[in-house]
Amino acid sequence: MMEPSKTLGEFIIEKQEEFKYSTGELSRIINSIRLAAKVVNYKVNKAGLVDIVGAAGEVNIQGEDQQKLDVYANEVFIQTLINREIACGIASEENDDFITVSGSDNSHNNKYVILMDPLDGSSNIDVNVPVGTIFSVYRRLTPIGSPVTLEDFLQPGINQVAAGYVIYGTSTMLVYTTGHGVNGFTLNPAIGTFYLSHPNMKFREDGNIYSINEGNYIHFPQGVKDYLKYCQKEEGDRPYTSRYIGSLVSDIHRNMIKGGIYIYPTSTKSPNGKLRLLYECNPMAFITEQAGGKASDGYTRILELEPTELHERVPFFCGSKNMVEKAEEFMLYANEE
Ligand code: AHM
Ligand code: MG
Repeated sequence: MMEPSKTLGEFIIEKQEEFKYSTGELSRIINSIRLAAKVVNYKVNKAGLVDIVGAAGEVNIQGEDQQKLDVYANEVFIQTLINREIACGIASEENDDFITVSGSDNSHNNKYVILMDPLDGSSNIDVNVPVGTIFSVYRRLTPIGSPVTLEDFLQPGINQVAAGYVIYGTSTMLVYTTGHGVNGFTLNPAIGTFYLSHPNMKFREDGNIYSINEGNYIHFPQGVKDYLKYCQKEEGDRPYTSRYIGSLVSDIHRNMIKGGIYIYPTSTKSPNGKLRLLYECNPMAFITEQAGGKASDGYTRILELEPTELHERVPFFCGSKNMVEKAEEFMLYANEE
């Protein structure tokens, strides 16, 4: 008979015991995210049944229509974290500014800030394609006891203490790292429990999938165009397979399991790329590196970029190490020509 798998709750407790002097704050954050993910999952799964799909009529700071479920997921995650008084600040892709969290006694004694994209890829909800939540946790830089400031959020990704995503797909999974490898947990919806299903997830060094919105080809930098031609060339293990869902979490999740590269480059249409450094690229880069992969902006390691504003966008090359390195070679070469 198969061993019953460990639950996420058991896993969190076990990991906390490995950190002798841990106060349990980080464990409580992961626990709250687990809870909020289940609530959002319930709603996302019902999206096709109830009249909740469609734009809420508000536009977020990037000028995009917010779907109703974005608003809902944003509220659920933020309220869960605020109610449990476990973070000192939260920044969300859906909010213009960061939120300062204080305790019920008006104190500011927690040490972690959380950055998140509560429902990424939400334009896919109407067509029943997987969407995801992405989160990232940092230790605050300002002294404990004082309210958080922008500086606490504008940290390079290398400072992350935890990052993860939830994928609301054919099954719902929570995948996260605290800097000691990546583990994936699948939700058993019948009993509402996440079970360890993907221990120690790893990117293959070489993959054969490339994921990019090729419809924008004409607007891509020369290095990306050249790399795409390389992917499509009949030689060795090429041509590679092209797979693009248009939902970052799903595209990265698939590539982590099967081996591949995800690219959202700059283009003449979006000169800084589309994805946000703090809410999307940093957490995905941390997970990817912890899984043995690589993430860069085409030239520089994502985790070493110094953020200058909350909603900053950067180009993103992420996935199997050798594939990302090859793409970087093309970027460099095209610039030298
Ligand atoms: P969002 O944060 O507004 O949902 O946008 C991010 C999404 C990613 O999930 C996805 O990889 C990308 O946008 C797709 O963009 P495009 O439609 O330009 O290919
Ligand atoms: Mg997003």
